[in-house]
Amino acid sequence: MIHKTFANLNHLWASALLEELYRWGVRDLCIAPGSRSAPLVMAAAAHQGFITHTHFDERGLGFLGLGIAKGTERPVVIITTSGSAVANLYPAVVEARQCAIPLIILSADRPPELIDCGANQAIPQPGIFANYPVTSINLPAPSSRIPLSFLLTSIDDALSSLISGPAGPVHINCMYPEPLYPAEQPLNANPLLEPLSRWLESETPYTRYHQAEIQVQTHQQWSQLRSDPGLLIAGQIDSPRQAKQLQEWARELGWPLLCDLQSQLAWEEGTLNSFDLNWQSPELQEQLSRAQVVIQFGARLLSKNLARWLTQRSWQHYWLIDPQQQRLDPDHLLSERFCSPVAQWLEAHPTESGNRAPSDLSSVELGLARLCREYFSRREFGELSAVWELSALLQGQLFIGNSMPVRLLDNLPLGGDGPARLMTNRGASGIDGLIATASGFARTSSQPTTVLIGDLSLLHDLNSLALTAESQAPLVIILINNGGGSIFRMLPVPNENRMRERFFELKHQLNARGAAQMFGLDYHQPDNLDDFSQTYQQALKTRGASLIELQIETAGCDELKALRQWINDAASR
Ligand SMILES: Cc1ncc(C[n+]2csc(CCOP(=O)(O)OP(=O)(O)O)c2C)c(N)n1
Repeated sequence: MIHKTFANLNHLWASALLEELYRWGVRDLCIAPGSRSAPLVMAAAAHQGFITHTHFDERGLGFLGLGIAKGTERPVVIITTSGSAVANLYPAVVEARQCAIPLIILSADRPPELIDCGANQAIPQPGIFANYPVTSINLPAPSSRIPLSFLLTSIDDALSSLISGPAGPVHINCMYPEPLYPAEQPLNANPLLEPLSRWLESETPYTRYHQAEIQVQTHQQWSQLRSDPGLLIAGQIDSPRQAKQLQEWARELGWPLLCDLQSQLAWEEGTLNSFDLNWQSPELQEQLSRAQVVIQFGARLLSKNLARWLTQRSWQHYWLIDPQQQRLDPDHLLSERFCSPVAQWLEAHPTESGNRAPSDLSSVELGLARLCREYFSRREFGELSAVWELSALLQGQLFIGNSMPVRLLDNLPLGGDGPARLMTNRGASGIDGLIATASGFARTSSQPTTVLIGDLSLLHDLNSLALTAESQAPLVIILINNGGGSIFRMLPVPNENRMRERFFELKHQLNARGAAQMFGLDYHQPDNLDDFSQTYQQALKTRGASLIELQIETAGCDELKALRQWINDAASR
């Protein structure tokens, strides 16, 4: 796909670099404007194989790329100019590292003679992301003395970490001296390309790296352990297909399966996801108390009750299966750790089907769902009731913001079809970049995408609303505006002299109507559940982006407390 005429050496190097990334499977390029990066941008525009995305703000651009990478499960390239533009990618690089997403940063830079001497828009860029990238390289300024094969093998070596080591961001700093734009006389690149004939005629990377086969060994105690009483926990699992395989396997094994909201199984019939709200249920406690062994698939559990209970017990075995090559054991419980995809692990650990009656926690979930239906039939308009209403209507993809939205959904018994795929940014659990990530995620599917987000989180990423304007499929942002960060009401923050409100919640009177208008989103502000339900269902059928703002006086955590109390009281009624 590499073309044959180049304005100058910078353009030849930029084209070869992008072509090599294409051969590594990159299809999406996220580009912010700037001059130093012109060779990369012009090479990107000339290449026929890429989907290009643009944004004026590098902070949002990084998260946009993150969302695309999560949705496509492919590496995504971010191209920026030099200077603070690069630093603006930091939060996305952090999140990409924490959740092992291959985000490839191409930061254009000035050549060495312009660094550290007061040149404009020049900052020290190599190593700017500290230890967050899994690999960082600083390419030399293009030179005809350096063979292009050096450039290609440098890229191959940098990207090889994505197949052999922990996945995560890769930083490639690209120095370009002037001229950055085409001059009258194009470069005669033939002598420089001649040694690359094998590469030019092929469609594969210059050096192909081969991954050693991942082989999960069957644990030597498995055949004995599987007949012990155990407990299964589904944590964060990104692949709906693998999650389904786990559900089937669990049913055969006969152990109870607790599903975190991020497991892709929370809406599945027969699973238990509302264990937090159900914690006091004697039936649940009875089943849990029998377990001597825990096997957890996917880390980063949301429920604090579950985490607390798990640390209080002493386990014969506690196994974690998670493909991320990271330490994922915040409570220091693990006796065995398997770095493997769920599906491969399941294959190596067959169940002995038919040896026991499957554990059925669905009655616990159904009982709670019945109580919740009764509770919410009052149709009082609030944060929790809106989330309950939404949970039954969801279609397509769901992106859930941090703070209370993810916790409210995690607590409720979930019914309806549920989302085809659910995504969060729980690597660093930031309230930053959520609109941008969701916009990227939305671009990877023709299905509608719903985004559930709090008001401070929206304000943090307000200008990423510009990214939603390009949405072809319906993109529905549901904004829970409770006038500040209500999660702090859940924490023991003192409120003398309105301390909590002033310094934690950051109480405000803002609403998003003007922002929606500025960025061209359909805007709705329903003030009752029926209206919300109708508006949401209509938005799901409307091409492009809508913003549904729920202006709510109460706080979700207080509503959750009230529901918990009501459920506990119901047990004694
Ligand atoms: C980038 C970043 N800054 C600060 C925090 C700390 N923090 C966690 S939740 C939260 C408040 C979020 O408020 P909002 O989005 O309105 O959601 P709500 O709490 O009302 O559900 C803050 C500031 C964070 N997680 N990430």
